[in-house]
Amino acid sequence: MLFGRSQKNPIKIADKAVVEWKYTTCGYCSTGCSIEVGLDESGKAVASRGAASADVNRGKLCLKGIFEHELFYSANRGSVPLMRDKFYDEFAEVSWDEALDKTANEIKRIQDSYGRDAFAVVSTGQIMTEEFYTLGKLTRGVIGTNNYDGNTTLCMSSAVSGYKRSFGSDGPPGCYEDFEHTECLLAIGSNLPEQHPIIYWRLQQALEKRKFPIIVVDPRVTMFAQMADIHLPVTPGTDVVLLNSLAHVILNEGLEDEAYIKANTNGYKEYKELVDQYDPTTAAKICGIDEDTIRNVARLYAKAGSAMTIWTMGINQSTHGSDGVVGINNLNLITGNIGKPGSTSLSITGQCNAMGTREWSACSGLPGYRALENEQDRKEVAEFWGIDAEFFPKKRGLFQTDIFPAIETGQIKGLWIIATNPMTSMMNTSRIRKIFEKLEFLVVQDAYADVETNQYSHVYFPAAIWAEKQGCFTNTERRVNLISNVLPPYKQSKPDFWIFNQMAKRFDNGQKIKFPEDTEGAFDEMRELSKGRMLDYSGLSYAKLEKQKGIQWPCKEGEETGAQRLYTDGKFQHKDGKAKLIPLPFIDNNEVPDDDYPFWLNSGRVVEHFHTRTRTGKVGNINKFSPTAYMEMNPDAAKELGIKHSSYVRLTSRRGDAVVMVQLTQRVPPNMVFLPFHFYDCVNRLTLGLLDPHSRQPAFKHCAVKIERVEDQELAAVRNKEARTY
Ligand SMILES: Nc1nc2c(c(=O)[nH]1)N[C@H]1C(S)=C(S)[C@@H](COP(=O)(O)OP(=O)(O)OC[C@H]3O[C@@H](n4cnc5c(=O)[nH]c(N)nc54)[C@H](O)[C@@H]3O)O[C@H]1N2
Ligand SMILES: Nc1nc2c(c(=O)[nH]1)N[C@H]1C(S)=C(S)[C@@H](COP(=O)(O)OP(=O)(O)OC[C@H]3O[C@@H](n4cnc5c(=O)[nH]c(N)nc54)[C@H](O)[C@@H]3O)O[C@H]1N2
Ligand code: SF4
Ligand SMILES: [Mo]
Repeated sequence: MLFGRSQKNPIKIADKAVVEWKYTTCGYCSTGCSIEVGLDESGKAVASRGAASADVNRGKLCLKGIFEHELFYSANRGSVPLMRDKFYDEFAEVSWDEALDKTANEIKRIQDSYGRDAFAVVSTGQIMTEEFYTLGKLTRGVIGTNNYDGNTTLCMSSAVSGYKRSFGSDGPPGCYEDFEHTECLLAIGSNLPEQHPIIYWRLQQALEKRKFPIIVVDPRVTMFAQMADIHLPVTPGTDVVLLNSLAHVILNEGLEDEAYIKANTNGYKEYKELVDQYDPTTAAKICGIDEDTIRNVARLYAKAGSAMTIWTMGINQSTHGSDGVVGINNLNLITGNIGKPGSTSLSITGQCNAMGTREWSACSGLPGYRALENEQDRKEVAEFWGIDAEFFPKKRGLFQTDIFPAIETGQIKGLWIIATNPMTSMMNTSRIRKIFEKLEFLVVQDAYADVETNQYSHVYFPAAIWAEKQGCFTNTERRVNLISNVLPPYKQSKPDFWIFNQMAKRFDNGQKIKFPEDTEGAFDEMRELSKGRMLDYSGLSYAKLEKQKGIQWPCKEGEETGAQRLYTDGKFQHKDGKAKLIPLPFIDNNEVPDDDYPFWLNSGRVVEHFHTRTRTGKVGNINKFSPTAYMEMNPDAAKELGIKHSSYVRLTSRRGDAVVMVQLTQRVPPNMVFLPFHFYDCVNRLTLGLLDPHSRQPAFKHCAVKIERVEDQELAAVRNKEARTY
């Protein structure tokens, strides 16, 4: 007789008839999962699976990766270049030559009439490293504008700034393998299970082998907070106070690593003086965490032996973003927790190639972590490219968040937007709308023609996407991985690399500088330019990257593979080789709730969507989880206002209003609402986005709103639907 399973129908997995699997890397988040895309006999992409032997994901993918092959066939891809005289005219389809000529002529016209910097370029963290390097060459070496930046200012610039201030250079020093060694994990303002599901899976794997304490700092009870041993629901925007107070306890109870501080850091005295002001009793009143918990966490962290901190947007997107990062670095320096297994200060990056732009795009300086302010760096790059070093500016120009106000005041007249959608992702979008209307010329280069920013363009360049191209991404742990062109570009769309090369040909300097025909040629230049530096690519090659399924930099010429950690010898990138302990006075400059606007407005992400939904909004199996704009609201607060679950409400801030559906949940405290920012004409109509003084990153997560019940629910439903693009 047959028992159990064998009697039942076996589970059937639909036969996708894959005849070939092609290697590539995921194009959504910075985890950097290796993917294989399955093609059927007709060459159609029909499946995605995690590459089993890849160290990052070990065969796993999150739901975005599993459906990524569907992107090749998603709706509203840009198929042909478009052009029009006024942004409110109809677009006409044109040839690539017409679109490129028009753009080159407009750039020259604007630069001739108003000066070189009157034309600005805003890019992304989502194209390939070779494309970033080529765009940097084009912008810095050919077009010659200093107003060149990327959406990483909305995302990573606080981490970059904080790393530079503490360690003398950008570059996250740790890796995922640190979870295997750490004795204590502090996670600040990061919702890892939803935003980096496979990094979280790596953490879970480590915890299955060996228990160590997890401390999560987040004003919401996120999935991560729910699994933590200790959850610190910090008052929004006050993490610096908490960090100062943790240091206060450590230094005043003699729990610091004195030998490490003496050997490897500067600035102890001034730092200690400042930290002395943040005793837990005083700090508790500001950061909302009681004094005993502060003491317990400080002792746990300092006595762990090896402890590590990870953080994401809860730290970076704040008026104290850069200080928050420095505060984390301070904590790890005084406890000697840098550069050792399980001991690190690891910024979890955001976009698939946010690291690649930091390394090679020359947005904030020159390629390979070089600075415009450094004469030697300017000379090296100018010689390598074969141009006069005097062509480079001597200090960096405006950040993205200052470029838009400079359009408002008329200093900037033309703009090229590449793979970012500020019409949805910038704060206070009604102001952004007004700013776009002022531009004499806007060119938008995006894989999707329906991207909202395209409403204001004069020229549209249809770009190829993800695995229609070849090149590299760098992930959170400095791992460079290969994307191979699984399929050719959609219709007439072109790789960003090709577009930059074609544009270069239309300028005088572009004739002088060499622009390699393929991305591997650009990669060779990067290897050459990085030789002997901290950011060393010279030991990498495409073949090696595919074979090892990603390699971490530095990887020096002749080395078989890369290094897992930076600063293992305690030598830092400041001139004297030491790290800096930096005092961080706290200034309370946020917009905070008051009688008129009594709720904190917090915003961020959910697992199923990516950013402005140009991609995930079009994948049915993903979009179905949250097809409409909504917010998390505490049931007690809702009861007081007579608001019901699943009803529509009107949110108003000092900037604007939005209508959203309510999801009642205890994840948020009674004085806060949380909105996923993925929806057009929604949360960023409300946000203020005060800027961090060092990084110019906006405080997307902190402003004040009021909430009103909407009487006419049917009308609200219509309005909510109208605000959706898909
Ligand atoms: N599914 C998915 N994954 C993604 C993305 C996506 O769009 N979708 N985007 C990628 C990108 S570009 C990025 S940058 C990352 C972002 O990844 P995360 O930063 O992890 O995600 P967020 O939801 O933006 O914010 C994280 C948390 O910060 C908390 N927070 C708000 N204010 C404060 C505060 O004052 N202090 C502290 N300590 N915490 C606070 C919020 O409550 C929220 O839970 O995700 C990447 N991964
Ligand atoms: N309120 C609020 N606002 C936020 C945030 C928040 O937490 N709250 N987070 C901020 C953060 S961290 C980030 S990173 C930004 C993200 O904001 P955006 O950068 O504006 O978001 P995306 O939707 O990822 O835009 C990327 C665009 O590139 C296109 N694209 C994809 N691949 C390619 C390609 O290969 N080539 C080209 N040319 N185009 C391509 C996509 O179609 C998409 O339109 O939003 C920021 N805004
Ligand atoms: S965790 Fe990130 S990199 Fe990995 S499959 Fe998901 S979205 Fe892609
Ligand atoms: Mo981001």
